[in-house]
Amino acid sequence: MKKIVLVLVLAINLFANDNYKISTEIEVSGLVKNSIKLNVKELEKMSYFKSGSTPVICISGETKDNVESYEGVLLRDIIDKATLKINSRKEYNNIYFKVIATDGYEAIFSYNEVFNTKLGDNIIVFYKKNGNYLEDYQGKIALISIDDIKNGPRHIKWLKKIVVGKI
Ligand SMILES: Nc1nc2c(c(=O)[nH]1)N[C@H]1C(S)=C(S)[C@@H](COP(=O)(O)O)O[C@H]1N2
Ligand SMILES: [Mo]
Repeated sequence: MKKIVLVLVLAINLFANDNYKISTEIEVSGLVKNSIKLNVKELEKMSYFKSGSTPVICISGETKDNVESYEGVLLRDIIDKATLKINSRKEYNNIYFKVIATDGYEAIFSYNEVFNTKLGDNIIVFYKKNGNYLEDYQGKIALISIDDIKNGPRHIKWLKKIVVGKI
């Protein structure tokens, strides 16, 4: 009997361990003049961006979701708030942003992608999806590059950090 209870408790624990931690704030650090931390309330005080509708497509080609809208702040505006620490114009070509989630999932964007292509117009750090604040299993803060052909991979749930680096 004791063994059965132990196995049950272990099984329940395994099931409950979703392999993520909710992200309640994001930190911008690295090559910036001001390292900043932003929670949902603070993001809501920044320039507001609402996307159009979009599918979320996995690298496999499978459509994982169909989203009506995301609401949040453009990645570009968040980086601007932290202000890049750049010594010469040439350096911009070498600047990248590493975005990191609480479960260790990560992706990179280049400076030019975010600030100097149309893609950047739709890279959003969001706290609302389909008009509702993100549930724990979705965030509370996440990021997506909506116009990626397969936009599942650079959809970062539980976004925790944005680190500015230079190659
Ligand atoms: N933090 C984190 N974000 C992640 C993943 C992950 O494992 N961890 N998986 C990605 C993959 S492979 C896909 S296809 C999409 C799926 O998004 P959805 O769960 O909103 O449908 O999330 C992406 N975001
Ligand atoms: Mo995926």
